[in-house]
Amino acid sequence: MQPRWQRLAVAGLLAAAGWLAAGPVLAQATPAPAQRSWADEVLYFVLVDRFADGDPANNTRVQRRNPGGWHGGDLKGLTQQLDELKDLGVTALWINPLQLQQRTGMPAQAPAKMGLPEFTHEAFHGYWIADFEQIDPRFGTEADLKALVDAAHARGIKVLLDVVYNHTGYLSTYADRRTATGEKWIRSGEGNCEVDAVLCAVGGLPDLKTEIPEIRDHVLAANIALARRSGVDGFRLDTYKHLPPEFWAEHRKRTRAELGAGFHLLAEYWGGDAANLDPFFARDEVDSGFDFSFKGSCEGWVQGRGRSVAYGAYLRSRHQVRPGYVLAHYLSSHDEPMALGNLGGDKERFKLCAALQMASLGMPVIYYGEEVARGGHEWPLNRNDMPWGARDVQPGQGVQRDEAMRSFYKQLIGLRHAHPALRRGGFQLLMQPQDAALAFARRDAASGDHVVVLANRDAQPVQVDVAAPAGWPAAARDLLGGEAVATPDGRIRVLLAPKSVRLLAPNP
Ligand SMILES: [Ca+2]
Repeated sequence: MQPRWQRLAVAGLLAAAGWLAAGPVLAQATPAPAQRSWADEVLYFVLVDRFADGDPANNTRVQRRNPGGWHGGDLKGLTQQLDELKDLGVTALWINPLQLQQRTGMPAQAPAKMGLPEFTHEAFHGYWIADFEQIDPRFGTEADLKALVDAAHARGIKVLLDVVYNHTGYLSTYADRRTATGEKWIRSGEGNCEVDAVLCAVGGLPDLKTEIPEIRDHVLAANIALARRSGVDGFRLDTYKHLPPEFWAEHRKRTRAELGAGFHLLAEYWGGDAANLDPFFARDEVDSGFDFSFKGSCEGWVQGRGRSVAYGAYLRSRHQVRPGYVLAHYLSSHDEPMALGNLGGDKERFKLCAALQMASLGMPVIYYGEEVARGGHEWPLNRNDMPWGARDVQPGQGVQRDEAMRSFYKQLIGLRHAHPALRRGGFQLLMQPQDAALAFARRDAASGDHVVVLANRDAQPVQVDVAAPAGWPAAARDLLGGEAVATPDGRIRVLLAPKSVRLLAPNP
């Protein structure tokens, strides 16, 4: 048996060859999900209702023209599109909570500048749970979930299920429920989340008194049982900061005992970054956490805010994450405006951020449709339908998709899989403080894999002239464009086109 690093390096080379040859070898080189570290995953987040409708029979009260309505997507539809995601290079899926949702919607109004009429905001997103012990039939059945997980695993794709412990939907029978000793399940009053994040009602949602063992056990048992029956590989933990450390300690203990030592836990701690997630990693409550800093930092840098060296220092600071724990970094989410919209629709600048995401430490998260330049900027349109173009898939049939963007993503993801330096390598800033272009090196000590990343945010070409990192050879090639780049006399000199990125690797 080869040492692990050698196997990884060989897999990387095979994957690279597979990528250059158009793909099939990459699939063979991908290790089985259970053997793969979460640090090596590319995670794809799907709002199930907005992705693909595989079962029109469960489309209860579907209103596709309502931006806040149910649109009919379901687990069967997602299962039917797994090859699309595998082809993109996705290795893990994150799906929204699936439990039974509150029956009726809430009146809602988009920001005035969007000019949308008042609409009914339904629970299509899955975060308004009415019963933790049932799956919502609009998403499908437990058998559908099991089929999705099995089909994903057959393709080497892991599945993370989103779970909510902190609150119920606005409307549920929990509002009337009392414990054996007569105590109400739901906290009265709304509290102030700025003063006490645990004893408050997030977004006015009914706050479960999870400090009471009977109530805590109800939600824990429901989610753990669903995970055990379906075979999902981990949980994405909603509203992490609104539950106390004692809850998460118990949660870790029980998920490990009942779902296995490798069951992955990803915390949604609002505002999380390498520094403020560390206490949770230090206590080993979770394996990973969302890095909320990546999106805004990249959006700011590509739009000319701050010096490039400061952005480079920020990227380096992300490497302070505690060894063995993972930052999950994203460009867009269902809770924030989408990156392409924040960049005014500038796809070249967006591609810079996509490339830097795939060239950075952590677990990149792709918000569904981002890879085909899905439109929709702010809520509620940041949760609109997956674009399927001419393909016969609802609800996003006929919605335009950018196949060139998808090819770019596919290439970047292929390079990330092929290069351990991009996934787990160290970070060395190569630039000088006055340099306009970003220049850094990633090197994986175990495999020796080495990549230099150069990026120009400006609308003019920029000449890069930086000292090559130690061990860098005289000849390199651009992994994105394929051309040779001479790097003699210990310098890397490259003319970067406007708003462009290069990923250089030593020429073999
Ligand atoms: Ca359906």
